[in-house]
Amino acid sequence: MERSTHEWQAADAAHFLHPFTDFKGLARKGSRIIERADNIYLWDSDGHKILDAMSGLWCVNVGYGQQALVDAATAQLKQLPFYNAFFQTATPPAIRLAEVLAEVAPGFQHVFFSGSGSEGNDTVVRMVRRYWDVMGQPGRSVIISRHNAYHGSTMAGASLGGMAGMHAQGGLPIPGIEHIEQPYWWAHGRPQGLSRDEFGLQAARWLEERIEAIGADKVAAFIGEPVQGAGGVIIPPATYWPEIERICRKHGILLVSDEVICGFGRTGRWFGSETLGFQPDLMTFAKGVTSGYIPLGGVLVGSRVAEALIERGGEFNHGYTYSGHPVACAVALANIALIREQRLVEHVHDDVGPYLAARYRELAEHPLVGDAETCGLMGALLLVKDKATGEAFPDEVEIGMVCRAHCFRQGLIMRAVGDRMIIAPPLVITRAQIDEMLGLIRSCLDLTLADARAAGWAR
Ligand code: PXG
Repeated sequence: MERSTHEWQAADAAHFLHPFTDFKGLARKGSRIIERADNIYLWDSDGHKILDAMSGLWCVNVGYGQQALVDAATAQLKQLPFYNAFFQTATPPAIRLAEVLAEVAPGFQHVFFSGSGSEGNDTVVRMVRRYWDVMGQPGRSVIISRHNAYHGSTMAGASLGGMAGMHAQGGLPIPGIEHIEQPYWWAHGRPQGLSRDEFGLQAARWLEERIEAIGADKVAAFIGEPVQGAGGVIIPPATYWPEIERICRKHGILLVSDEVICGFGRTGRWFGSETLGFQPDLMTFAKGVTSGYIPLGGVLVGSRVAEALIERGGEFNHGYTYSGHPVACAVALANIALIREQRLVEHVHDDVGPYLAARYRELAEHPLVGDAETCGLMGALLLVKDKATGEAFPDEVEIGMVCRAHCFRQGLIMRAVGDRMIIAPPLVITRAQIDEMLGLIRSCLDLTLADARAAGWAR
């Protein structure tokens, strides 16, 4: 052991400002130091083994310890660690990856690379506005997104996102971004007299109402995550996305799918838009493209936009030093090859996805669980105070945080988003490991319920 946990924590608190963190609060408490990983498990600096039901940060799709990715990075680092794609040059890994992405992404022939999902969404903003300039309709500049969306943390990414806490810091959103309500049944009080499918249609029509209020001739694009991830694994009714697509087509508006979480097998198809039933014009990706082994992101560009930019656009004044980074692209190629060889998309679609769904239905019986839903290998549990009425816990109880603390102590990483406990385990997970994960989740729910009863929050 290089240093003790305490020594790591002291150095961390002295120098490292963590993302989305109350710096002072964390310094007082001390970080958890993660030292190594294999398959779906992590080990911390005290030697505790932890089941990582979040795939790192929704990204380690092929699981930890895949030697093929390590070998690909090593070989490319030796061969050519960096070269850019700016001045009429390209590298073999970037070209090959562009080719392979066109094979796995249905209807897409072109890609623009970035270093992350946030940068990918910055590219989306630049690209859709440029598209409408080229089309002679520069007035079409407004991009519509949704409340409780997450599209990253750069100025454009955080503006597209619908997180109020993020907008409150730094003068966001930037001009020309609007938000409609999310298609979340529980947030709308489980509207009585509407089936979920009817609610899905109603939620999609909020887009049409906004387009009409703004004027379609001012709207460039609509962007959404097929399933909202960071917002709490909000799975829209099956009617939602086809209706969104119909509305976008009717008004000539570009449709952008943010596939940063849903891409690369997470929902049981290569891309979430395939599972949710729509054909986007652009798709943002990151995370799963390299399984998080190295940073890479980008935007897949469909023919409508690509043809306009290629044939009529002239120079597109946008790009990043690491657009098409050869080492990142080499790792992505190895990652995609592994997903194909191990048939991981089919594994999620035909085997572990349906198995997780069935096991989640059993969890719905638990007294704390008001709703349990999954899509592929994304899952959410809504914790409620009263199962019969669906009454929520008061905000100040922070029931999700209570449950998450139990998960940490039991050796399970699960995220809490408000009262929703969410998972997105690596795609390589087996049925036996799902049973292990579900056993841990169940005991954490029991411990949370015991706390809630002891404190008088629940019966
Ligand atoms: N779009 C989506 C849909 C995302 O989930 C981004 C864009 C931004 O990607 P980068 O690579 O710039 O981080 C994301 C990122 C969480 C959490 O707590 C989720 C993300 C990032 C950090 C935390 O759930 N998603």
